Amino acid sequence: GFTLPETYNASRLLWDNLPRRGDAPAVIADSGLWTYRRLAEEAARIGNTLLAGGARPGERVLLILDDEPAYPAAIMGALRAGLVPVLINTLSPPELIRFFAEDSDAVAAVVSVAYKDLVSAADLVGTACRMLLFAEATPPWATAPIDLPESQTSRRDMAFWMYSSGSTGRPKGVVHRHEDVPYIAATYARRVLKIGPDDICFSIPKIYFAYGFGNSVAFPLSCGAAVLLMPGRPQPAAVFDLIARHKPTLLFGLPTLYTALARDETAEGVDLSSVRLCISAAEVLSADIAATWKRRFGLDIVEGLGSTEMLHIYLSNEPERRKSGSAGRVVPGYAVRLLTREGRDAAVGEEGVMLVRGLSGAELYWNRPEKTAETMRDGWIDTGDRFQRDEDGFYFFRGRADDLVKVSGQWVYPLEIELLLNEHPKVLEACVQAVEMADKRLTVKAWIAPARGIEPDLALAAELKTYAKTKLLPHKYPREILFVESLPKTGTDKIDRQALLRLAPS
Ligand code: 3SK
Repeated sequence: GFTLPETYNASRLLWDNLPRRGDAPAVIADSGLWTYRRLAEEAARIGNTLLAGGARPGERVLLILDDEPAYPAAIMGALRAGLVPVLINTLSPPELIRFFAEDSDAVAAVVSVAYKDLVSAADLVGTACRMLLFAEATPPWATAPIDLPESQTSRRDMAFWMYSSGSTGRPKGVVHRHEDVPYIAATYARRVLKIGPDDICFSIPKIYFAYGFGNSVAFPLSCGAAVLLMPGRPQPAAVFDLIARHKPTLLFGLPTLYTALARDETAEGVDLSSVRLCISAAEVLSADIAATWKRRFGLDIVEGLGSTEMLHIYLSNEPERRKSGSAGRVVPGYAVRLLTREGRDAAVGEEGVMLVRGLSGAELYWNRPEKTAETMRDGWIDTGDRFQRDEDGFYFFRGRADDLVKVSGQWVYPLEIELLLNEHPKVLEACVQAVEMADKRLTVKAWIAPARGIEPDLALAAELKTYAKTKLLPHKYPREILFVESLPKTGTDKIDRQALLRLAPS
């Protein structure tokens, strides 16, 4: 069972390591290694500096940080001080940074040196955010005290936020509580991944993404493990080099990243033997990429699915029990329902919209009562995703609830075509979406990045259309194909579907 005292602060995940593991490695980076003791000292310094600068418990602090040792320190220091860190996507344009400052009423920001210009372009003058702490070589907290008493928060107090941006509308502040952090570690990290003190976690997805926050902060700290941090964009050669030098045991990625790594020319002869488990989430992993990865590196990829609202993964395959193309089974500690259009629970094999519940689920979007009521009902979170469950309890993603489109009078799920095209040997990556034509009818369009050395010509387009018609049904094929060099990615490395819709046909 999962139990916590009523008075609980999530910074204990770090401080609880000190009596036995003070000298053990906590953070590994090219800039150096921090032990648990050093991490706690830096965290205390940041918390003390924020308090000394006038921040009061419950107030928000923007974290605009790259994946560097100061990041877990800033999260833990702010939590321990009773402040509420807000983890910001560092690829946000200046206007969005200003929006985050205004929406959260943040009183301070801790910022990587690399984002100084971004913050000055955001022009925070006139917002409540008057304290800017830059994580420089000698940071402004360098001489602050290394003791910071734990704020007497309740386990259910607001602890930290992340912003969730749907495809439309402004981003919503997802509010998480202190108890949510140990919960994701007690469930997915311990029960599925079985992380222990000898593990070194390496997450290519960044800490500002809920997936990265669990992988790089909550999981290693709560299991006494170490985290390997890599700032900057994950170029394949740099990722392989870091793995070879620091020997992580767990590699967390997304399908787009596994695709880029598996097909990169520098992958020839790289040594991933330190890695005991590869994990993928956020999007469906094609069987083709999983097979290429296995062929190249001899490693299986364990697929799961989570959300910012649930904080981490609630459906997962297990290292010993996997089904290709499936998001896996329900992680112990979570419950899932599939609701049919008629509002009843779907039977095995029947499709339904997925609702999920579990203690780490957020209960509100900040200042957005309507969105909250739409998504969070009676303890359940409506994912808006359609799934099917098989007789063994494995869940298969079937698209968004509103994804079904009628093309030439027949129903089509673009995702089904996308998954198929991804399997084609001449395709590096595919994205399929419904688009509106001038006469308002819908058509299905595919954006294709061809595999290396493949000519993007009319013959290839015709071959791919025939392939879809014959493998699926005659009416399920992309009416238009647009070849691109590579598919654009969002700040969380998912395919940027909106950006593709804005591309003019070539
Ligand atoms: O998208 C996902 O699958 C995911 C997984 C873990 C945490 C957060 C997210 C969004």
